[in-house]
Amino acid sequence: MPGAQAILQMRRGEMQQVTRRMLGLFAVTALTLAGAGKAQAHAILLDSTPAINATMPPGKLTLQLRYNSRIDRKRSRLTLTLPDRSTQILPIMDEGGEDTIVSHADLPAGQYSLRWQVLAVDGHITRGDIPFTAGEH
Ligand SMILES: [Cu+2]
Repeated sequence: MPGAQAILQMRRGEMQQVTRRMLGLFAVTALTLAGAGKAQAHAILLDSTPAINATMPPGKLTLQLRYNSRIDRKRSRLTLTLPDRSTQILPIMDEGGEDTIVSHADLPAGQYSLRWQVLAVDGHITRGDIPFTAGEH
């Protein structure tokens, strides 16, 4: 029955077209998702101790910065500006969650500023400053 064969061949052709379209749609969707994921992976500071412009008691202090993404600690840096304007690099400890960096400092009363620079999972570096005071309220 040549008629039935022709119909079968036409259907195969249609199915291949539909498959090709679906693969194309999958590719576009995958690219869109990858793009969105990259944008979200940018490290944005969500909260910190000390908070920006906070006053902390002088003495031993645990500094903690939490981001919206995983952080590469080895390629991130914390720099503290002391009341005399000199700077000191603070070691980033192996503590806290993957989205958090932690350091410890022993601070006399005065004005400080903590500069953070972090590398996020998408390979992008972001930075910011957290000015704060060690002293009595
Ligand atoms: Cu990024």
